[in-house]
Amino acid sequence: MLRRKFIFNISLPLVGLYFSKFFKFNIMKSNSVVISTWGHGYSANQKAWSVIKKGGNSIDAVEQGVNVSENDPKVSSVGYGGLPDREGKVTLDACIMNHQGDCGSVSFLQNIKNPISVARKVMEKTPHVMLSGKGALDFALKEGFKPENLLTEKSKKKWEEWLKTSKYETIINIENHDTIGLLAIDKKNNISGACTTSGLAWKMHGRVGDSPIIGAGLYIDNKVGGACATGVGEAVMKMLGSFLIVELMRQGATPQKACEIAVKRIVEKQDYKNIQVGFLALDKKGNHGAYSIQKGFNYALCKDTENKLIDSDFLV
Ligand code: SD4
Repeated sequence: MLRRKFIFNISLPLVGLYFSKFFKFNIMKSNSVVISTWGHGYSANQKAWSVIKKGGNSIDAVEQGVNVSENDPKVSSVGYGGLPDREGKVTLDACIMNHQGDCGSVSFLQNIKNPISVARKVMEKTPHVMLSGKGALDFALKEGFKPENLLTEKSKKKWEEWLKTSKYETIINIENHDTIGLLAIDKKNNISGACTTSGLAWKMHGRVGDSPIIGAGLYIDNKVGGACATGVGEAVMKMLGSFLIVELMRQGATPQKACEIAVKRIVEKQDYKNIQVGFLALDKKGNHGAYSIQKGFNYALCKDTENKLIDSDFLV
Protein backbone atom coordinates (compact mmCIF):
# COMPACT_ATOMS: atom_id res chain seq x y z
CA MET A 1 0.00 0.00 0.00
CA LEU A 2 2.73 2.34 1.07
CA ARG A 3 4.83 1.41 -1.97
CA ARG A 4 1.92 2.04 -4.36
CA LYS A 5 1.36 5.47 -2.83
CA PHE A 6 5.05 6.27 -3.22
CA ILE A 7 5.05 5.29 -6.92
CA PHE A 8 1.91 7.36 -7.46
CA ASN A 9 3.46 10.37 -5.71
CA ILE A 10 6.64 10.39 -7.78
CA SER A 11 5.04 9.44 -11.09
CA LEU A 12 2.36 12.14 -11.04
CA PRO A 13 4.78 15.08 -11.32
CA LEU A 14 6.70 13.20 -14.03
CA VAL A 15 3.53 12.70 -16.03
CA GLY A 16 2.73 16.41 -15.54
CA LEU A 17 6.20 17.37 -16.72
CA TYR A 18 5.85 15.18 -19.79
CA PHE A 19 2.51 16.73 -20.71
CA SER A 20 3.58 20.29 -19.96
CA LYS A 21 6.57 19.82 -22.29
CA PHE A 22 4.34 18.36 -24.94
CA PHE A 23 1.85 21.19 -24.56
CA LYS A 24 4.54 23.85 -24.61
CA PHE A 25 5.96 22.36 -27.78
CA ASN A 26 2.57 22.51 -29.43
CA ILE A 27 1.76 26.07 -28.43
CA MET A 28 5.30 27.39 -29.09
CA LYS A 29 4.78 29.78 -31.95
CA SER A 30 7.35 29.52 -34.69
CA ASN A 31 8.78 32.84 -35.90
CA SER A 32 9.23 31.41 -39.38
CA VAL A 33 8.69 34.07 -42.02
CA VAL A 34 9.71 34.68 -45.61
CA ILE A 35 9.62 38.18 -47.03
CA SER A 36 10.80 39.41 -50.42
CA THR A 37 10.71 42.41 -52.69
CA TRP A 38 8.21 43.08 -55.49
CA GLY A 39 5.46 41.00 -57.08
CA HIS A 40 7.72 38.25 -58.37
CA GLY A 41 8.72 37.68 -54.73
CA TYR A 42 5.41 35.82 -54.39
CA SER A 43 6.65 32.74 -56.29
CA ALA A 44 10.08 33.01 -54.68
CA ASN A 45 8.42 33.01 -51.25
CA GLN A 46 6.44 29.89 -52.11
CA LYS A 47 9.63 28.01 -52.90
CA ALA A 48 11.46 29.33 -49.83
CA TRP A 49 8.49 28.47 -47.62
CA SER A 50 8.37 24.91 -48.96
CA VAL A 51 11.98 24.47 -47.79
CA ILE A 52 11.24 25.90 -44.34
CA LYS A 53 8.02 23.94 -43.89
CA LYS A 54 9.98 20.71 -44.30
CA GLY A 55 12.39 21.81 -41.57
CA GLY A 56 15.03 23.08 -43.99
CA ASN A 57 17.62 25.77 -43.23
CA SER A 58 17.04 29.42 -43.96
CA ILE A 59 20.15 29.54 -46.19
CA ASP A 60 18.71 26.84 -48.48
CA ALA A 61 15.36 28.59 -48.41
CA VAL A 62 16.71 31.98 -49.49
CA GLU A 63 18.91 30.51 -52.23
CA GLN A 64 16.20 28.29 -53.70
CA GLY A 65 13.62 31.06 -53.33
CA VAL A 66 15.50 33.64 -55.39
CA ASN A 67 16.56 30.97 -57.91
CA VAL A 68 12.90 31.04 -58.99
CA SER A 69 13.16 34.70 -60.08
CA GLU A 70 16.61 34.15 -61.59
CA ASN A 71 15.26 31.32 -63.76
CA ASP A 72 12.14 33.16 -64.89
CA PRO A 73 12.65 34.93 -68.26
CA LYS A 74 9.56 37.07 -67.57
CA VAL A 75 11.38 38.74 -64.67
CA SER A 76 13.39 41.31 -66.59
CA SER A 77 15.54 42.50 -63.72
CA VAL A 78 17.06 39.28 -62.37
CA GLY A 79 19.12 36.47 -63.92
CA TYR A 80 17.95 34.95 -67.21
CA GLY A 81 15.97 37.53 -69.20
CA GLY A 82 17.41 40.46 -67.21
CA LEU A 83 17.70 43.67 -69.22
CA PRO A 84 21.24 44.32 -70.44
CA ASP A 85 23.64 47.22 -70.10
CA ARG A 86 24.26 49.82 -72.82
CA GLU A 87 26.37 47.36 -74.78
CA GLY A 88 23.68 44.70 -74.77
CA LYS A 89 25.43 42.57 -72.12
CA VAL A 90 23.56 41.05 -69.20
CA THR A 91 25.74 41.46 -66.11
CA LEU A 92 24.61 40.13 -62.75
CA ASP A 93 25.20 41.03 -59.09
CA ALA A 94 24.21 38.93 -56.06
CA CYS A 95 25.00 38.28 -52.43
CA ILE A 96 23.96 35.87 -49.71
CA MET A 97 24.43 35.85 -45.93
CA ASN A 98 23.72 33.17 -43.33
CA HIS A 99 22.89 33.22 -39.63
CA GLN A 100 26.52 32.72 -38.66
CA GLY A 101 27.54 35.97 -40.32
CA ASP A 102 29.20 34.23 -43.28
CA CYS A 103 28.61 35.86 -46.61
CA GLY A 104 29.43 35.48 -50.28
CA SER A 105 29.01 37.74 -53.25
CA VAL A 106 29.54 38.04 -57.00
CA SER A 107 29.50 41.16 -59.10
CA PHE A 108 29.63 41.87 -62.82
CA LEU A 109 29.11 38.18 -63.54
CA GLN A 110 28.09 37.23 -67.08
CA ASN A 111 26.59 34.11 -68.68
CA ILE A 112 25.60 32.32 -65.47
CA LYS A 113 21.89 32.12 -64.77
CA ASN A 114 22.06 31.70 -60.98
CA PRO A 115 24.51 34.22 -59.52
CA ILE A 116 23.12 33.64 -56.01
CA SER A 117 24.26 30.03 -56.14
CA VAL A 118 27.73 31.16 -57.24
CA ALA A 119 27.73 33.66 -54.34
CA ARG A 120 26.91 30.80 -51.97
CA LYS A 121 29.85 28.79 -53.33
CA VAL A 122 32.11 31.83 -52.81
CA MET A 123 30.90 31.88 -49.19
CA GLU A 124 31.39 28.17 -48.61
CA LYS A 125 34.39 27.27 -50.74
CA THR A 126 36.74 30.24 -50.84
CA PRO A 127 38.57 32.32 -48.24
CA HIS A 128 36.96 35.43 -49.81
CA VAL A 129 33.66 37.28 -49.65
CA MET A 130 33.41 38.65 -53.17
CA LEU A 131 34.48 37.60 -56.66
CA SER A 132 33.96 39.81 -59.66
CA GLY A 133 33.86 39.72 -63.47
CA LYS A 134 36.01 37.15 -65.22
CA GLY A 135 37.34 35.75 -61.95
CA ALA A 136 33.78 35.10 -60.76
CA LEU A 137 32.94 33.46 -64.09
CA ASP A 138 36.06 31.24 -64.04
CA PHE A 139 35.20 30.18 -60.49
CA ALA A 140 31.59 29.41 -61.46
CA LEU A 141 32.70 27.28 -64.43
CA LYS A 142 35.14 25.43 -62.22
CA GLU A 143 32.30 24.72 -59.81
CA GLY A 144 30.27 23.17 -62.63
CA PHE A 145 27.90 26.00 -63.53
CA LYS A 146 26.98 25.97 -67.23
CA PRO A 147 27.65 29.04 -69.38
CA GLU A 148 24.63 30.30 -71.29
CA ASN A 149 23.29 33.27 -73.16
CA LEU A 150 21.12 35.24 -70.73
CA LEU A 151 19.87 37.78 -73.27
CA THR A 152 16.41 36.66 -74.37
CA GLU A 153 14.84 37.77 -77.67
CA LYS A 154 12.47 40.01 -75.70
CA SER A 155 15.29 41.73 -73.79
CA LYS A 156 17.31 42.12 -76.99
CA LYS A 157 14.35 43.84 -78.68
CA LYS A 158 13.93 46.20 -75.72
CA TRP A 159 17.63 47.05 -75.85
CA GLU A 160 17.49 47.70 -79.61
CA GLU A 161 14.51 49.96 -79.01
CA TRP A 162 16.43 51.80 -76.29
CA LEU A 163 19.43 52.24 -78.60
CA LYS A 164 17.33 54.44 -80.89
CA THR A 165 17.40 57.24 -78.32
CA SER A 166 20.09 55.92 -75.94
CA LYS A 167 18.59 58.08 -73.24
CA TYR A 168 19.65 56.99 -69.78
CA GLU A 169 17.24 57.76 -67.00
CA THR A 170 15.98 55.81 -64.05
CA ILE A 171 12.25 55.35 -64.24
CA ILE A 172 10.47 54.89 -60.95
CA ASN A 173 9.03 51.42 -60.34
CA ILE A 174 9.30 50.06 -63.85
CA GLU A 175 11.08 46.85 -64.46
CA ASN A 176 14.51 48.40 -64.52
CA HIS A 177 14.42 48.26 -60.75
CA ASP A 178 13.09 44.95 -59.64
CA THR A 179 15.88 43.25 -57.78
CA ILE A 180 14.79 40.43 -55.54
CA GLY A 181 15.87 40.64 -51.90
CA LEU A 182 14.56 37.79 -49.75
CA LEU A 183 14.85 37.28 -45.98
CA ALA A 184 13.81 34.09 -44.20
CA ILE A 185 13.64 32.74 -40.64
CA ASP A 186 13.58 28.95 -40.34
CA LYS A 187 12.08 26.71 -37.66
CA LYS A 188 15.29 26.86 -35.64
CA ASN A 189 14.82 30.63 -35.60
CA ASN A 190 17.90 31.27 -37.75
CA ILE A 191 17.75 34.07 -40.30
CA SER A 192 19.44 34.26 -43.72
CA GLY A 193 19.10 36.57 -46.70
CA ALA A 194 19.76 36.74 -50.44
CA CYS A 195 19.78 39.53 -52.97
CA THR A 196 20.16 39.09 -56.75
CA THR A 197 19.76 41.34 -59.78
CA SER A 198 20.73 42.20 -63.33
CA GLY A 199 21.03 45.77 -62.03
CA LEU A 200 19.72 48.90 -63.65
CA ALA A 201 18.83 48.50 -67.30
CA TRP A 202 21.09 50.41 -69.71
CA LYS A 203 23.75 50.96 -67.05
CA MET A 204 27.33 51.62 -68.15
CA HIS A 205 29.25 48.46 -68.93
CA GLY A 206 31.12 47.54 -65.75
CA ARG A 207 28.72 49.29 -63.38
CA VAL A 208 28.04 47.43 -60.14
CA GLY A 209 25.17 48.39 -57.84
CA ASP A 210 24.28 47.86 -54.20
CA SER A 211 22.92 44.32 -54.54
CA PRO A 212 26.24 42.43 -54.15
CA ILE A 213 27.54 44.79 -51.45
CA ILE A 214 27.15 43.33 -47.97
CA GLY A 215 25.58 46.04 -45.81
CA ALA A 216 24.09 47.89 -48.79
CA GLY A 217 21.82 45.44 -50.67
CA LEU A 218 21.62 42.98 -47.77
CA TYR A 219 22.63 42.52 -44.16
CA ILE A 220 21.92 39.79 -41.61
CA ASP A 221 22.74 39.53 -37.92
CA ASN A 222 21.23 36.49 -36.25
CA LYS A 223 21.02 38.32 -32.90
CA VAL A 224 18.94 41.11 -34.40
CA GLY A 225 17.38 40.33 -37.80
CA GLY A 226 17.99 41.29 -41.40
CA ALA A 227 17.31 43.86 -44.09
CA CYS A 228 17.51 44.17 -47.87
CA ALA A 229 17.17 46.91 -50.44
CA THR A 230 15.86 47.47 -53.94
CA GLY A 231 15.88 50.46 -56.25
CA VAL A 232 18.63 52.77 -57.42
CA GLY A 233 21.74 51.15 -56.00
CA GLU A 234 23.85 54.29 -56.02
CA ALA A 235 21.52 55.86 -53.43
CA VAL A 236 21.74 52.79 -51.18
CA MET A 237 25.51 52.40 -51.51
CA LYS A 238 26.01 55.94 -50.24
CA MET A 239 24.39 55.11 -46.88
CA LEU A 240 24.74 51.31 -46.48
CA GLY A 241 20.99 51.05 -45.98
CA SER A 242 20.67 47.42 -44.95
CA PHE A 243 23.44 47.64 -42.37
CA LEU A 244 21.93 50.83 -41.02
CA ILE A 245 18.51 49.20 -40.60
CA VAL A 246 19.93 46.20 -38.72
CA GLU A 247 21.91 48.50 -36.43
CA LEU A 248 18.81 50.63 -35.75
CA MET A 249 16.89 47.46 -34.82
CA ARG A 250 19.77 46.47 -32.53
CA GLN A 251 19.27 49.76 -30.72
CA GLY A 252 15.57 49.07 -30.28
CA ALA A 253 13.84 50.43 -33.38
CA THR A 254 11.03 48.31 -34.81
CA PRO A 255 11.66 46.96 -38.33
CA GLN A 256 9.15 49.49 -39.69
CA LYS A 257 10.72 52.45 -37.88
CA ALA A 258 14.20 51.36 -38.98
CA CYS A 259 13.13 51.25 -42.66
CA GLU A 260 11.56 54.70 -42.34
CA ILE A 261 14.71 56.19 -40.79
CA ALA A 262 16.81 54.69 -43.60
CA VAL A 263 14.59 56.19 -46.30
CA LYS A 264 14.71 59.57 -44.55
CA ARG A 265 18.50 59.33 -44.42
CA ILE A 266 18.49 59.09 -48.24
CA VAL A 267 16.14 61.99 -48.86
CA GLU A 268 17.96 64.27 -46.41
CA LYS A 269 21.18 64.04 -48.40
CA GLN A 270 20.35 63.03 -51.95
CA ASP A 271 18.22 64.23 -54.82
CA TYR A 272 15.42 61.71 -54.53
CA LYS A 273 12.81 63.19 -56.90
CA ASN A 274 13.35 60.71 -59.71
CA ILE A 275 14.53 57.68 -57.85
CA GLN A 276 12.91 54.81 -56.05
CA VAL A 277 14.47 52.91 -53.14
CA GLY A 278 12.58 50.36 -51.05
CA PHE A 279 13.72 48.56 -47.91
CA LEU A 280 12.48 45.42 -46.17
CA ALA A 281 13.41 44.44 -42.62
CA LEU A 282 12.74 41.46 -40.38
CA ASP A 283 13.48 41.12 -36.67
CA LYS A 284 14.13 37.83 -34.88
CA LYS A 285 10.57 37.71 -33.54
CA GLY A 286 9.32 37.60 -37.12
CA ASN A 287 8.07 41.20 -37.16
CA HIS A 288 8.61 42.92 -40.48
CA GLY A 289 8.91 46.44 -41.85
CA ALA A 290 8.79 47.94 -45.36
CA TYR A 291 9.19 51.48 -46.59
CA SER A 292 10.08 53.22 -49.83
CA ILE A 293 10.75 56.72 -51.08
CA GLN A 294 7.99 56.73 -53.66
CA LYS A 295 4.64 55.05 -54.06
CA GLY A 296 4.61 51.74 -55.94
CA PHE A 297 6.93 49.47 -53.98
CA ASN A 298 5.33 46.18 -52.98
CA TYR A 299 6.51 43.01 -51.32
CA ALA A 300 5.49 39.43 -50.66
CA LEU A 301 5.07 38.16 -47.10
CA CYS A 302 4.66 34.50 -46.20
CA LYS A 303 3.76 33.74 -42.60
CA ASP A 304 1.58 31.12 -40.93
CA THR A 305 1.14 29.43 -44.34
CA GLU A 306 -0.38 32.53 -45.96
CA ASN A 307 1.56 34.18 -48.79
CA LYS A 308 0.38 37.63 -49.83
CA LEU A 309 1.42 40.73 -51.73
CA ILE A 310 1.37 43.97 -49.75
CA ASP A 311 1.79 47.58 -50.86
CA SER A 312 4.53 49.28 -48.89
CA ASP A 313 4.10 52.59 -47.11
CA PHE A 314 6.14 55.37 -48.67
CA LEU A 315 7.46 58.83 -47.95
CA VAL A 316 6.44 61.06 -50.86
C1 SD4 B 1 20.94 48.09 -58.66
N1 SD4 B 1 19.54 47.88 -56.74
O1 SD4 B 1 21.66 47.48 -59.43
C2 SD4 B 1 19.76 47.37 -58.06
C3 SD4 B 1 18.60 47.49 -58.96
C4 SD4 B 1 17.33 47.17 -58.28
O2 SD4 B 1 15.17 46.76 -58.14
O3 SD4 B 1 17.19 47.12 -57.13
N2 SD4 B 1 16.28 46.98 -58.89
O4 SD4 B 1 21.09 49.27 -58.40
